[in-house]
Amino acid sequence: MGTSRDGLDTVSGLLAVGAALAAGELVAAATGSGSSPYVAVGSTLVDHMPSGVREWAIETFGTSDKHALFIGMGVVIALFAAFVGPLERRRRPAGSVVIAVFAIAGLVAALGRPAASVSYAWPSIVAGVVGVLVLRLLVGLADTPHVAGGTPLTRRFVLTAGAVAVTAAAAAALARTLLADTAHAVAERARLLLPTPADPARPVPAAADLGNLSGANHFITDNADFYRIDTALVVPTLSTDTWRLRVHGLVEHEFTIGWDELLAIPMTERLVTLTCVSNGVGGDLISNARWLGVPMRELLNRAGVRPGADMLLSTSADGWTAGTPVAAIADGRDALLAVGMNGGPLPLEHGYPVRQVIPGLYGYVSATKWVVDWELTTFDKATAYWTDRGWSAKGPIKLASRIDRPTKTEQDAGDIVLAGTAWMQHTGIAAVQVRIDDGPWQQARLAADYSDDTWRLWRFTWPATPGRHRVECRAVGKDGEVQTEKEADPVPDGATGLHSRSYVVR
Ligand SMILES: Nc1nc2c(c(=O)[nH]1)N[C@H]1C(S)=C(S)[C@@H](COP(=O)(O)O)O[C@H]1N2
Ligand SMILES: [Mo]
Repeated sequence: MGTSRDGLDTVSGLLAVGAALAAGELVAAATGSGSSPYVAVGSTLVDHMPSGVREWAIETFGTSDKHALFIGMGVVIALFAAFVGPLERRRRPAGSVVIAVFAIAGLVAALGRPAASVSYAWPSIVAGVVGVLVLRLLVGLADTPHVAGGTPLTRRFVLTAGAVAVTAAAAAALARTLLADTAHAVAERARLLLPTPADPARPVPAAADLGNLSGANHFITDNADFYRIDTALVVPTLSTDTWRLRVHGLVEHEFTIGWDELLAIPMTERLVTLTCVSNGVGGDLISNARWLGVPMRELLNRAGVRPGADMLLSTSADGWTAGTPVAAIADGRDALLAVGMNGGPLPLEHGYPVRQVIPGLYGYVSATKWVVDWELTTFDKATAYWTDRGWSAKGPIKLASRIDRPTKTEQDAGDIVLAGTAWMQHTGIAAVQVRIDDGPWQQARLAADYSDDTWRLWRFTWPATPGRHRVECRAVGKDGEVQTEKEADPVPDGATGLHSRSYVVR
């Protein structure tokens, strides 16, 4: 009796840990392969491996040294897993605690990865919860006394254990395919060489930034800091081998273009500031990057847009859509079908391998990532993803400004350097003004004007006196528009109102 019970408990432990690992991998397919507890612990071991051990591993296993590490980890985990079931039955909840400790180790390793974000915690948390639940369920089933007339104990156990095993195997297989696609796209992107621009961006003068003023926004946003907004639960992993853009609808000549043909077109490089319509007053859903791509208007010319077609309906590989006014693409602005961002290929989460960037329009009507389809149509006939959900069909950028520093509420009396940014892409910023405690509007000092398609940084030296103070800023566009203080929500076509910060000066 004791031995057969131990056997059941051993199986319970192995299944619980297997289900936990599978769940962790599946969640990691969404949060990034580096966030998997298994991969994160493995990578941490690799990073901290004494060089002697590393050399021994490379000598012994050659290029399969990583596989050897993962197999070794698997063996160690399986040995522990074999004990958690019997442990859980004898000293409840000691088995669950062992699983939780493993999950916490995964969590610590994942959060310690160089690319980690808060979402890196999820795979380990889900793995831990699944592991403990499955362990308790199976050990509990093995413990339930035989109920007369009920399902015989062993049959119920076998059915449940079988269901757990099948589900875990399916989850692991799904995670594997998803993660394999990511690995392929990551490797392909790393090898990719983009052409040098035929029409390069103007160099950025140092004066477009605010020097090393601490806490001030930078003129160009690093890829890692660039805001990200999309509906993709799992980042699409396209390949340049299979990427195609189909151009059809109200055109003279339908065509489909592939990667090599796209790269053969002379490339334009521009700095363009991208903003999300959901950005609230003072929000950070705005970033600026150097984009490399093909002018969208060239592809429209090639297709021959028929009279009457006023909308370009673009669709991403995952079925998201944007409706862009054809006029905004044809009017000469630098609307790009972009393949590069800040000197390299697009990052996967920013649309690899091809996305749109159009100055002067919010992202939801212009910036389709992972774009694969263009249909020329009309605003009368077609709607897009967010317009079907209550947002406006047209989304021109609104004049806005933001105070970025100082962020600390408590300040010492004396000169305080305020700094921030202002934007109205494709119109440009003529002035930024600052107001203290409802006093008069005063001119801020502007950083160098790079272009009308990019944001403009500003600073203002405020001789602060003790007390509570409220600081506001507003921008003036090159068209003479003065930023309104009237407050509007982001829905349906972008927020308005003035950004303010309050300080306690001592
Ligand atoms: N495929 C796809 N493209 C998309 C979106 C999306 O949900 N799916 N979101 C859009 C929105 S609302 C914005 S603001 C920008 C953000 O681009 P980024 O994530 O590169 O900053 O992408 C746009 N392109
Ligand atoms: Mo957006």
